[in-house]
Amino acid sequence: MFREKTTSTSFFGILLLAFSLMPGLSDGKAADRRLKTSQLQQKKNEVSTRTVRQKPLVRRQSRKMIKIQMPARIQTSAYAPDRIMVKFKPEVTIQSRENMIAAYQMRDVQEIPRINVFRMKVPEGMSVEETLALLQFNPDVDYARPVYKTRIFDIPNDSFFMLYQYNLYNRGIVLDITPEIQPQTTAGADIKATPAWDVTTGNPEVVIAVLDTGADMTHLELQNKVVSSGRDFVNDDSDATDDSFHGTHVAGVAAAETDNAEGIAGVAWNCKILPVKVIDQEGTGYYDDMIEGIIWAVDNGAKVLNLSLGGDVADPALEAACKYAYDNGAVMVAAAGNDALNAVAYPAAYDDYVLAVAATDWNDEVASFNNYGPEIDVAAPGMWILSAAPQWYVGEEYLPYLFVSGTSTACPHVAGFAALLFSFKSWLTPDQVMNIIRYTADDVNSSSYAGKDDYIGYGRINMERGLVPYKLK
Ligand SMILES: [Ca+2]
Ligand SMILES: [Ca+2]
Ligand SMILES: [Ca+2]
Repeated sequence: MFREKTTSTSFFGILLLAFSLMPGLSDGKAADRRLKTSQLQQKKNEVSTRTVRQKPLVRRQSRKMIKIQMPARIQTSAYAPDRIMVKFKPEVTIQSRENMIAAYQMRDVQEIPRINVFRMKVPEGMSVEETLALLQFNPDVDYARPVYKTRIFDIPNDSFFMLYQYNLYNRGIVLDITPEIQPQTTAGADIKATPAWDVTTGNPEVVIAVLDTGADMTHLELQNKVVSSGRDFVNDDSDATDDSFHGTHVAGVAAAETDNAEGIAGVAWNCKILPVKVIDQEGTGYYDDMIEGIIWAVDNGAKVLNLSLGGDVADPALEAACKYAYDNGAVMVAAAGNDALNAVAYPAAYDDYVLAVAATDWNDEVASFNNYGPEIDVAAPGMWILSAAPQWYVGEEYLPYLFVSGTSTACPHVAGFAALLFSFKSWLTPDQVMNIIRYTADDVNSSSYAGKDDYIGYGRINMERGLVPYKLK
């Protein structure tokens, strides 16, 4: 819900940094839930922007049906360094089998019951590869294999995950957003969420404050995720219920209820959300509420602060609040802004204390609406991101989800990543978390802007590289 700039207030207005399209469900069949947008235009008009009209944000593709496929099992090439599995041919006697094992000086030989397979340690001083190379010429051996690693393969079972969440795991599919919007995605243009989830799906003690329009705390994606009813600085009370959709959507990207067979997956499955309302129903807010919200969130235990919002003006009190968060161990993540200007919004522009996030798409291409400048740290997917929305907002005939584009939707991917890093290593400092996020990013525009640049900073975040200690190839 990006807005035109406010021009006549004595305070500096804060802008929300997303705009939305309206999806809905085609019919009541749970097995074939398709988001479509027959009432698209009406809602689009409510939230449409100059940026959208001037710059078409999606490439049109011919319409194709999406079929939900189970992911192919990823072949892992990593295997145990010291042992193998061997199957002998059925005619081989026990005596000749044991003679052979002794001749090769195999160690710790054990039979795996029922299938006539033996596992054994390779001879002292020999590698698995060398041993297998010898065995392949032995006529008594049916097969000899390395002992491959297995790992949990965290593909969440949320119904929209494989269908729409290219941002988390992009197999290269056609995104069926509307009949007119059917982008073909590029496999791998994602934040590498699935291998990162093998390392951690988040610690419930790590709290992400979402400074926004509030959150729909009754939404099934959020009802078990909010630590409290938060704080509403707009209305000065203790109920940060969303009276728009924006904060709900952002919170869902960062930490929706995941692997619950419903809706979407979040980046940080098990981390919690603290809603802080600093933006009103119309999408406007003021620096004083934002500043108070930052400090309140830190004082109430948030380790990560997501600000999918910002203003045009530097402000020393805002900078002081950001420094307060940083000095107290919290990572701030903020959206760059959607004006396509050479001017990163505040607080994103505070280099020392805040990660500034730009948006990319399903092909790892840079979104045309991004603000840019040297303060940009990283990018994350921010085009047609599917996340939660209040049921009342979308209407009863639709599912409570929306596709939204903007740096607002890119930002909470990075907040979720920061929360996973704190979950994995609670002792990290904000500086360390920020640097891990920066230095593990993929430089996806290296053909035109090698290295750090003003458009995507260090690159599109790569959670696998940030969280998986090392990988055997
Ligand atoms: Ca879910
Ligand atoms: Ca920066
Ligand atoms: Ca670059």
